[in-house]
Amino acid sequence: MKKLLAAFCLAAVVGPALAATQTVTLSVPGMTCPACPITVKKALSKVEGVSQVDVTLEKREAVVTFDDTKADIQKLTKATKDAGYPSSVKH
Ligand SMILES: [Cu+2]
Repeated sequence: MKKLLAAFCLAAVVGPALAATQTVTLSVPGMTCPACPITVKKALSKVEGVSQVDVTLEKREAVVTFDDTKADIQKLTKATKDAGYPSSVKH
């Protein structure tokens, strides 16, 4: 049982590295009230390959972690735009 758990943990560590996980910060200037981040988060979470979304209303930004074999920045910005919040990559 312990051996199985160790193998699982190892897979969890190695897995994301092989899947080319990327994190990008999107600027979402259209967010104005506490309900906005919920909509933006929902839209981004629906994009295939997205594993984590952290939206901050104060900073007007969304930090998105995604598998770049399934998703790309264009898909992410399109998702927020379709939800009513155009976004761009923050440099
Ligand atoms: Cu709002």
